[in-house]
Amino acid sequence: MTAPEQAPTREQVSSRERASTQERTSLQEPAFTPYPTEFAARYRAAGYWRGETFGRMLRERAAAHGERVAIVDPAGEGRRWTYAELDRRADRMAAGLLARGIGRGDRVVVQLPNVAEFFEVVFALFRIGALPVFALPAHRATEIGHFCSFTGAAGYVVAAVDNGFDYRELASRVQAESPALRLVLVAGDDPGEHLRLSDVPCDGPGPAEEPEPGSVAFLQLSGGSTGVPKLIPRTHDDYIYSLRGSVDLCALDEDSVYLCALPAAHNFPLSSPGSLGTLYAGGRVVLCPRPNPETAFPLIEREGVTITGLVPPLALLWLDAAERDAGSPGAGDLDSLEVLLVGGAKFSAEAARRVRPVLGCTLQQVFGMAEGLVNYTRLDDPEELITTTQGRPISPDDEVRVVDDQDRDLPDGATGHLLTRGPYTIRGYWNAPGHNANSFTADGFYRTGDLVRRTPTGHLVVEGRAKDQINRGGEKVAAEEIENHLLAHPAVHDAAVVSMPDPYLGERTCAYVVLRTDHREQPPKSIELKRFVRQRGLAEYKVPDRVEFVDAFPATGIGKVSKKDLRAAIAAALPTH
Ligand code: AMP
Ligand code: DBH
Repeated sequence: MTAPEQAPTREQVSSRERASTQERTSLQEPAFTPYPTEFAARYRAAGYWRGETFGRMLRERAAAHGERVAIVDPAGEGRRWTYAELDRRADRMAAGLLARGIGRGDRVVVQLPNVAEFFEVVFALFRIGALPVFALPAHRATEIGHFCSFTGAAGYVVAAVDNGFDYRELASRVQAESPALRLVLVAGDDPGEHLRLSDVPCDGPGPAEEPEPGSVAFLQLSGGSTGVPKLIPRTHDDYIYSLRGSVDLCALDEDSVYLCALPAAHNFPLSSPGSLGTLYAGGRVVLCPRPNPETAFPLIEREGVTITGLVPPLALLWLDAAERDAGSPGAGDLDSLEVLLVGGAKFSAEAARRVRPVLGCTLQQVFGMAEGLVNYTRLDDPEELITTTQGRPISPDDEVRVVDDQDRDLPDGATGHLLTRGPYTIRGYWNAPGHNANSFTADGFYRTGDLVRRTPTGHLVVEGRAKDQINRGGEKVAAEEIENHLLAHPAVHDAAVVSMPDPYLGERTCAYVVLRTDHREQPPKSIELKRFVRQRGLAEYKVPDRVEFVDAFPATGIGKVSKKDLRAAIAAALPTH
């Protein structure tokens, strides 16, 4: 296991604050690997990086479309914020956060469900030049504690209660162990011992200066394959380019209505083209509190939703529900829906072929990663490419290599490792020099860990994965992270977590466990080990779906655990469907 790397101390951060503006661009993020100068110059010259920032983007949209609705939040009393309103709220929230000591360069962990406040807070942080750290609602004390300590976060924004879970308690627990965490803000009426988010906005002075377009705007999370999740620094320039490209390829304009059905902070619903792409285009974002058909279908009808994005298991659920409900009154009319994006995990060709006949819209497969590269099938691609490939890159300057184990380029049609470099793909994880040496080539290509093949049309087909990760219907589980938790159990001698096939999620997790000899007489039950992992404060989707006890692991030629053999063993033990 690789030891977590150190966050910059508050002293380092404040000494950076004192640096001149010139120096600040380069010194702002000691943890950030900048694009090499010649690449940055090339991306600017090509018109990809236009010196835009998120703060100004919202200001300009508010000037152009002030009275148009930007955000629809059907929860509670049902809120509809125009661009002018969102712009004003972001300013007042920025002033309030500044007054409470959140400044440029500070990190703020944002863990909110799909509510309008998400955008108010995030745009306020963008304007200040403070960095949102995009946590997911499913994360628990272990993950949030890590994000707070690793980034030295000064703030943490949560909902009071969502989906039956009390985030105020989680915040208290995390705060007790995060000395740098000065401010916990709660969206909702009852903040408990913390501060109510709605009490923060004020009419005070805004930030003294705007962040640089080339500076880091936020930290996104990696699904990862290491002991703890890695953080991904994205700049205004690079991310806004990926939005502009996505808006183009998904044909978004001011009349587009995007349903945000997945957790808003995830990179896919945030940017492919997602809610930020929709706001870039001047369209309307409808926040869906739950992604199930019962919640989503009536919203699609009522709000005239034109486009949305789903992970494969949800797309299957929608297909089944639409087929079942066809013609029945009150089921929700999906006529307005023009495009369904599906990504995050491989969508089977069989399911893909059902989208047009069942939902009456165009499928757009998207194969993306928070680290950068995003591929889309094009809306006018032949049906065969739409249903059997995961698309091709956004940018002509996305460099894609498909290589063998020795990094030698392979011809089209051969399956190999996907390496990529380009105008919106990071050159390094945040503050992680050790990991970066493994995850990037010497000349800056990101090793995606995905196994792909390229068609003669330049489309990519995802064939598998070399990274030690389980893709549970779009939710990524790093095997090593779960193995470390299992190893903390007193009865566990060794653990190896692998994927097992699942008809609904694509993959689920199976933990193979070797018990300590003194625990073999009275072995713990599977359920005890699952409970043990859960109680260590992990997101529920990371709790192993199945636990198998073995005396020893199969080994590879050089004596490493053969996960390939373990995957084959569990697949063979499962009933065939
Ligand atoms: P993350 O690094 O957490 O942002 O997850 C990105 C990873 O999700 C990719 O590297 C792929 O492994 C996987 N992924 C995303 N979209 C697709 C897709 N359409 N098909 C197959 N795998 C996908
Ligand atoms: O899985 C992902 O991370 C993902 C999927 C589709 C992504 O980051 C994206 C599109 O931008």
